[in-house]
Amino acid sequence: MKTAFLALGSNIGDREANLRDAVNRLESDEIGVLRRSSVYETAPQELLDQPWFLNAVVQIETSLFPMQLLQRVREIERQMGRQRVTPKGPRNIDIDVLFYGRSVIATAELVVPHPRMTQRRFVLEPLAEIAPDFRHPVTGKTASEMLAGLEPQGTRRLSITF
Ligand code: PH2
Ligand code: MG
Ligand code: MG
Repeated sequence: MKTAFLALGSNIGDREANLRDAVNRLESDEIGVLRRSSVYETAPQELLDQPWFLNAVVQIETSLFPMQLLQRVREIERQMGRQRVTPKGPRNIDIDVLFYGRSVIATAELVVPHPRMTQRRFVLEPLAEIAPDFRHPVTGKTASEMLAGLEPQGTRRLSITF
């Protein structure tokens, strides 16, 4: 069994229900959800002209290998009707693999640790909530340390669980 962290995001439809639906679909014989962060409401980053997101991070344990895990999260996105219209644009559900144990993977299909997470409060805030001392396998920085260096980006923690 490996521990992995996944980032969830939604900015179309019933965002909270979408996060809950995704985490319920993750739970399976091969994936156990160990911890869930709070839900965060976050201003869109990178592609700015789109609705605000709800974001969260979950820690899982899994018997799947990295590519199998990627296929599983893609399948869940597809089952939930995700349309890939605009890159970085609006989506009812996005599930990204942040870390897979302490593995460093760089293939055409999958890059882990997730390359943009170190700049994104919408990932680091929920990550630091559930795993403040988890170290990035390349930089050696903990989630809290990565967060400390970042400017405000329009994020607030909601008092809802999912
Ligand atoms: N995802 C993106 C681009 N921008 N902004 C926020 N706040 N949350 C996201 O999940 C997000 C984003 C592409 O994956
Ligand atoms: Mg994403
Ligand atoms: Mg994605």
